Amino acid sequence: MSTPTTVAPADQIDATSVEQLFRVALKIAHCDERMQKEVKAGGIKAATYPVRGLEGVCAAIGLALEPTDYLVSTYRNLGDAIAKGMPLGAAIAEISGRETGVAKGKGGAMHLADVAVGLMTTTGIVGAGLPIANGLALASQMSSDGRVTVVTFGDGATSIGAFHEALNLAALWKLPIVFVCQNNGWAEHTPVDEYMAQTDIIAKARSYGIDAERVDGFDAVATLETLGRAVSAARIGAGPRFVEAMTYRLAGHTSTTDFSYMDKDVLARHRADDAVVRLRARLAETAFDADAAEADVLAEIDAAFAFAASSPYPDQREAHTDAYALATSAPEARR
Ligand SMILES: Cc1ncc(C[n+]2csc(CCOP(=O)(O)OP(=O)(O)O)c2C)c(N)n1
Ligand SMILES: [Mg+2]
Repeated sequence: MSTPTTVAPADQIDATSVEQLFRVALKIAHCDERMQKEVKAGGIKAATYPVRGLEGVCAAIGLALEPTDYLVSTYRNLGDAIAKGMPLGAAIAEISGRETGVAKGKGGAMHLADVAVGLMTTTGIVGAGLPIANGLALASQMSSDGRVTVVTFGDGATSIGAFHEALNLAALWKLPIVFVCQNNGWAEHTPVDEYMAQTDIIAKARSYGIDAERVDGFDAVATLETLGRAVSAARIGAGPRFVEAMTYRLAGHTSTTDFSYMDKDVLARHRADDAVVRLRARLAETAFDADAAEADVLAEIDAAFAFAASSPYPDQREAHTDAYALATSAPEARR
């Protein structure tokens, strides 16, 4: 662990929130490292996408939202799922395809969803989450349920048609939604400046009349402040907000792909200055026992992976159960 380069002023955020950010970010980082190890070793057979580098942003989203608010995420979803409160054992079991998973093992890594905690869906189609999230936000607007929807997506998604369609409608209809771009500098194996003509991502949001802010995603406290403002605005009916969190992908695109094309010095610099490192440094100035918190987190992760590994796979006869909606009436009767 090295000295952080920047530590944001904690004017708005109380000490308990900083501790909570640390616990969640640390849990995400350790869980992700463990997942990458298990997948590489073949113990867990799933396509997983490392979230190392995003943990401060995920933790901030979890804290900025109420438990009843909605979150829509992508295939790079483990951090978002943990931050939104998905039970860890059931999350790892789902990724491992076990019947004790949040979707009885039938959704898997790419479709982690748990309506009970408001993680409404995650998708492998780049950009596809945004229109779905608009639908959730529209339902909240129509029913005045007071919920805010957050949708996360990568830098690459901002070049997708669905991104622009979603921003346009959200702005037009003043939907209670916060768009959170998790800019990790890469889309698969291509850096942002080699595939994007307009790299000023918040300019894309502003072109639709949406208030947009850019924040250092490795600074979880600043990210929480920024997201807190955005969520409050969306909740009081001020329309959509957009946050671009600047991070860096600290691993390969997937858990198993080669990433030797990434500059090792740049990676090392970011790893030494990530969200967990900075939160730990901030907490070192307080009475908080970070080592005890880390021991708790590691024990919880061990238990979650053990629970998943000891759970059975779903019975073959269950393949179609819960997979299709039952027709409730004949087509004639619906007219
Ligand atoms: C519509 C669509 N096009 C292409 C792909 C293939 N693909 C999977 S991940 C990815 C990169 C997306 O980059 P970004 O949005 O920055 O997300 P990140 O993986 O960096 O989190 C691509 C192109 C896809 N899944 N969906
Ligand atoms: Mg990216």
